[in-house]
Amino acid sequence: MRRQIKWCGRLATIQMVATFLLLAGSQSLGASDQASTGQATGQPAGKAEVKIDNFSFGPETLTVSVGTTVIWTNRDDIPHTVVSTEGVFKSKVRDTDETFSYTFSKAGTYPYYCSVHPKMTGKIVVQ
Ligand SMILES: [Cu+2]
Repeated sequence: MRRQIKWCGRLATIQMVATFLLLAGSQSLGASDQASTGQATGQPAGKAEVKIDNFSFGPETLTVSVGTTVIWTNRDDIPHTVVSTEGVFKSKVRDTDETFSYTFSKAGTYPYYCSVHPKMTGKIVVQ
């Protein structure tokens, strides 16, 4: 019992450190989009964009590395949502030019759709 609590605490600490690193990473990325930040811990956290236009997500399948923040922007003149099929993330209704973002901290495939128009689907592949 006690050991479990300790483990949970440690996980939370790791998560906090990871979040901090992510934040720090994305801030320095703003200053120089292309240059590598030269962090010893591997790839710097990046950003990637999905545009919502004409009732579709573009690109429909987006492949990113772990730690990437994906930003969806609604370029349509119709409201849309971005909802993970597996309940990982869920946006509110996004009007024209509104955005939704989610940071993928685990590798995997994340299918999603628009809950207003369920035929609109997309996929984020995190590796
Ligand atoms: Cu929609």
